[in-house]
Amino acid sequence: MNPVEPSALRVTYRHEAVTTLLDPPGTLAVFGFADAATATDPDDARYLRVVQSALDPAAPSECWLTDAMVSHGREGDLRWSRGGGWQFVAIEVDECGPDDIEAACTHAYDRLLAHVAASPEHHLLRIWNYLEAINAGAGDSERYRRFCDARARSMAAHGLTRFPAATAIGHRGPQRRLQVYALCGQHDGTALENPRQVSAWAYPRQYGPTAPSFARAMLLPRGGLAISGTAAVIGHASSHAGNVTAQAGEAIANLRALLERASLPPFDGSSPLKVYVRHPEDAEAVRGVLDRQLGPSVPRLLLQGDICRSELLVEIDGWRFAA
Ligand code: 3EB
Repeated sequence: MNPVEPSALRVTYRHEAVTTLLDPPGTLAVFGFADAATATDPDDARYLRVVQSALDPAAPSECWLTDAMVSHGREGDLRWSRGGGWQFVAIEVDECGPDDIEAACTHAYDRLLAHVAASPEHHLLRIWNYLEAINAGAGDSERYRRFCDARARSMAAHGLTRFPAATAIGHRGPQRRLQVYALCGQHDGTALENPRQVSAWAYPRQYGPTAPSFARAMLLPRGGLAISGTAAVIGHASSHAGNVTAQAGEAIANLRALLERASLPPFDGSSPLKVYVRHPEDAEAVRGVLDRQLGPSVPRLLLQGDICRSELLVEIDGWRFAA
């Protein structure tokens, strides 16, 4: 089978009704957030209500749009949509016992990776992981560290040798709910690392027995950059403990270093960013840093999110498309 030329993919934040956003035949996915005003969620495999709460009043929805015909469906607890060489795939799992994050992660990754491997769009480019109580548990029993362990084992079992770009963020929504969703492609991307940061998979032992399996960013097949969760990590160390303003500035410096590494122009209206803030009361301070450093043209969406190291207060992920 000859892979089709991938069509363009665009990600935007939109204020239209979810049903309006789902209407175009090229809509690959639409995301709402925990407390969005939508009365009822549409019964459409392309719609996912993310567990994180938006910190902006009247928050927009996130919309993934291609210029190809999109088809979609469900298989048990997994849903997918595909078109133009792209695939959106999502799975939601509840931990079956108290504190059984490993089993939930293993189930989610085994299902998702098996589905992806059997599809025309079998390159895993970008993945998001939202887990409850991410920082609960001491030392190596911390839930994030156990998640990293189960994720790495599932990826290895499925023969993945290169990691996608990723986000792993905690939520305070439904107890024990794990949400994992991904963007896959018929063509491979090119993973990028950040010259200011040690690659996550090479983190030293002090951060856990299994280093996190992700690339800092992924250059997409038709251009565009998918950027992983980026925090105030320099080298492998967290910086500016306790100072959310300085952490936000450092995260932006890391984002800029990635763009430079990719020879891409600075952030603008075509580079939507998602900003996870641990303490909702820090949202104003973070908005101030974003305004000063990025200006008003860069689309941004603030969510409550718990970052995987308890000293980190803010993390930013996003996209950089051509203008
Ligand atoms: C860091 O730089 C911050 O485990 O998938 C960022 C993005 C982080 C993805 C993941 C973790 C992950 O280590 C944390």
